[in-house]
Amino acid sequence: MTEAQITQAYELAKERYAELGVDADKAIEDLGQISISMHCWQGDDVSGFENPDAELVGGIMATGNYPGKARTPDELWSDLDKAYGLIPGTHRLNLHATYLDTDEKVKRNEIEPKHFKSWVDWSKQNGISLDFNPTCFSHPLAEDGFTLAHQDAGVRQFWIEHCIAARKVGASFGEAQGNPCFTNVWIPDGYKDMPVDRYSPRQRLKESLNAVFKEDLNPEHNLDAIESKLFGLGLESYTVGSHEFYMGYALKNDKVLCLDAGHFHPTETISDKLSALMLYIDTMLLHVSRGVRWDSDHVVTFTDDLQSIMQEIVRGGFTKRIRIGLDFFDASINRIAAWVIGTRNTQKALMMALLEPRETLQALENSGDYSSRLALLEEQKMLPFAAVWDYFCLKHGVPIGYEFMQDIKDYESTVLSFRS
Ligand code: RNT
Ligand code: ZN
Repeated sequence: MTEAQITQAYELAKERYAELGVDADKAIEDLGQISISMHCWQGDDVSGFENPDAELVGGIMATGNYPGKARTPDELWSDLDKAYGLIPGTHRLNLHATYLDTDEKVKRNEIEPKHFKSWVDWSKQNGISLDFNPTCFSHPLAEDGFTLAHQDAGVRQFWIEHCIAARKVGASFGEAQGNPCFTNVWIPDGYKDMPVDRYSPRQRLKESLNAVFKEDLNPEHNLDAIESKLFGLGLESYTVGSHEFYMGYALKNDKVLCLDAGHFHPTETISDKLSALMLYIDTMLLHVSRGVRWDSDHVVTFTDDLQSIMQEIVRGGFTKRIRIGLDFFDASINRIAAWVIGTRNTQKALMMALLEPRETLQALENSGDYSSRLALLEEQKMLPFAAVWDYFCLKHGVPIGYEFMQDIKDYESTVLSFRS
């Protein structure tokens, strides 16, 4: 497709949308304002640089051995650069504590902003703001499946200190970039088999979190998020930090609640939760992901589920109060392709939601004309939204459609294939 053809197709699409009262130019402008927090860990199967050979432990797993994973900060930066170059718009990077860049051996509970200096430099150079996560897994003190809820006060203290240190790193990012870093606590804690005491570990987790969040940090620099889960691998029967646990904690303590789309029962979706939670919670973080059977972290595809999440964000007017993060890790395909496919899909779903004839649909609903509501909802699936998406990509100077795979293949043969 030539530029002229893409533009022509867009002009026709725009007219089609205008007939329904939808302003396609506005949708393009609005989508350009939404930054997705892309996760660093798709680039290296959640290995990090603290001890890249360490096993991934904590109820999560990256499967596959596609060649070319990033082994150093330089390689990860190069890969990220490639990925961001194929994704329209300006986005964020979500970093984990184990991605520190230093020659020293640093204990997790002693991480400091200086260990992430090169990331801040990278962030400034590229105009990409950072979010952050303490890493409460893949560590000898997390091997028995417990961290902040551990029975041993000493182990709990270690993880409390790590989370406190991580908040300070997050705040240093926020200060440097001039917008808040979301620092998200996720812990694996749980049991493989049925516990007798479900209460005490949750009491301990609550107390540990109180200790972690004791010091107030400037919310313009750091916002604390907490992420629930249903179960982990080898931790199937009980997760201390369940949805109810963190929902209660976030409501009571004014924290950002993080919902990971893969952390609920297979037929349970997070889209319906947003409009309920946003009545009581100021800000949310999402880990957009795709659950498949036991795995909660498949690459995000253009599913009904994804579309519903983005519709709810747009319909509710939540684009400023919900930070959209991604969380998937597939080691069986080109990792840059995984990033680009998942992030572009998330944006496509947002674009589709932004092009919805919202007012007309709302009016039909309010008048009780549910037949017309259903008819229009279904017909709009066939509207030329792809033409608007292509034009958006053109405007942002990134490849149109499947063309991005050619760039990725070139990068694979010139760069990735030399990593062994
Ligand atoms: C694990 C959680 C968590 C992690 C990342 C690496 O199930 O989803 O968000 O995926 O912290
Ligand atoms: Zn997650």
